[in-house]
Amino acid sequence: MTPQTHRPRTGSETRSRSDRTSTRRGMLWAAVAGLVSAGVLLAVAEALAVLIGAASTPVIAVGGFIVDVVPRPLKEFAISTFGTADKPVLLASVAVAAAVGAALAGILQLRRPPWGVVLLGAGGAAALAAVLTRAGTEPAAFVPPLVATIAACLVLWMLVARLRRWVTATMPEAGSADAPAPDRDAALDRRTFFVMTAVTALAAGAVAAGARIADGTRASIAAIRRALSLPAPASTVTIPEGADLDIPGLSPVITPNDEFYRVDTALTVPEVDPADWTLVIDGMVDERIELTFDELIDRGLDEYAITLTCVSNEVGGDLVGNALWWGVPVRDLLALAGPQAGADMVLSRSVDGYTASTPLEALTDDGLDAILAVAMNGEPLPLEHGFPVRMVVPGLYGYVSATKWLTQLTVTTFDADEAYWTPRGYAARAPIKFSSRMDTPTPGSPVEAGTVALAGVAWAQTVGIDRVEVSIDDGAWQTATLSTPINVDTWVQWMLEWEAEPGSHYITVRAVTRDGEVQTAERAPIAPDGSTGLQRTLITVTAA
Ligand SMILES: Nc1nc2c(c(=O)[nH]1)N[C@H]1C(S)=C(S)[C@@H](COP(=O)(O)O)O[C@H]1N2
Ligand SMILES: [Mo]
Repeated sequence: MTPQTHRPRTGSETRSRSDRTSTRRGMLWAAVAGLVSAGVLLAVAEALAVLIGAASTPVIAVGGFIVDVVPRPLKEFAISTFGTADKPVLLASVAVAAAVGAALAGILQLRRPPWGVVLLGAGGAAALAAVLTRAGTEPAAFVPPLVATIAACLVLWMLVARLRRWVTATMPEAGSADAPAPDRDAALDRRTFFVMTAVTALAAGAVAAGARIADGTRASIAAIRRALSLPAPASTVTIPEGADLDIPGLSPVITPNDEFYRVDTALTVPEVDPADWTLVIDGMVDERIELTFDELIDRGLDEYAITLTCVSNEVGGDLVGNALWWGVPVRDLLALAGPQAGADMVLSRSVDGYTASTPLEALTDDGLDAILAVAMNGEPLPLEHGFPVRMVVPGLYGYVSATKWLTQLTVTTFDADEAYWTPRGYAARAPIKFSSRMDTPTPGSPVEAGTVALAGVAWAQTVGIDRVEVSIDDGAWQTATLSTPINVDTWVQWMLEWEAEPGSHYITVRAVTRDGEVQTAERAPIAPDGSTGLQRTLITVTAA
């Protein structure tokens, strides 16, 4: 035993306990100083970004960077766990990580100066790197995060210097070796620290709020979209009698815009003003072409019905939707540029840097309605569905064809270029695998015994559905009633009346195409080029 343990309780021990409280309080306020400094960083970056009209604020840029680098399994986990909330969850995680880092920087600056300032600076540098690696960054994009980081480091350094004076005034050991004598006026130092911290926090809040307001008063793209009136299409799609079976719980044959699935890598919806929009067609072409939005729609719009499908759609999933699109055939636009011999791919590019690889022949084929769409179900494309212009190609999964916020078509080869998802575990070429789904009833809602309408949708874009078959409890395949198809590029609805008896029943559904192909029971995962298998639904039937 050391002598110290037997030392009687003294005033010095009492003080050391209050020192510990004071150390803890010092650390707490250091963490607050760190958070306030990070707030300064965000506020200044946001304000400067608005001033120079840059798109990327640090949190969005870091989030976008993470979206691009996270490995596919993690992304699939995020999408399957959080669904469409995956983006808010990601942004919230970035914010929480940044807050923890900022608090640590504050504490570090108090205990081990200048490492807190170094940590904050490193965080700012990471945000700067993320901003600079975003596609479509303006040349001046480095200014906001750089200036903001310097400002934040200065603030942290100043705040913690004051805090240290207060803490060392009450507890010399906590400070650095050259701490002032403990007889300093602790109350005054405390007040200085609080006033500086509060003023800085308020100023950062005011700057951030001002930036928001300034940003909001700029003509919003949503308002521009609302004010946009498109010329009526020269031809419209005739929806045949019987195209919609109109059964409760069954997906309508035309998916309303606000129910249409959304899949993209964009953390904030790109804002593209049609007045500034241009389409460049370049690469292996005789002549580079540049088109404005007016020039595009002046070519004349036609209406097309095309069912879009995502490669990430599991069998039975809902990442598929059918809409009426107004657009211009891609083949006519490519013809203006004149694709050269040897080219076999068109790399379409979004304003946010996203790219898709589409076989050239899918875009030049006279029998295939590959279009640049400007309207969806009779109104300008919703912002999240690619306003003002997107591509839509029947029969190809969205990731290899349906580029939203389109701005460039580069005629090239599969050998020379690859698209966004290609190095991330997905095939460069990906025709849609035909499939079928039951919409009603669902496993979650038991049905009463008696006549029950089983109903769903089936799609085989470019080929068409011949029939849909249903098997109950693994019994014989029964042919369902089909809705009248709009065309071969759209899904059809199916319906089968079933005399349901109480108990649990398995319902399996499969489609047969007009080519006579039967939907396979063999399961394939969504990567690398789309799922296969049959949807088998367990339905509970209660006694009537
Ligand atoms: N710019 C851009 N376009 C994109 C994507 C994207 O991430 N960015 N995702 C594609 C994918 S994977 C699909 S399935 C479709 C989905 O279109 P939607 O969101 O309008 O349903 O858009 C395609 N176009
Ligand atoms: Mo997709």
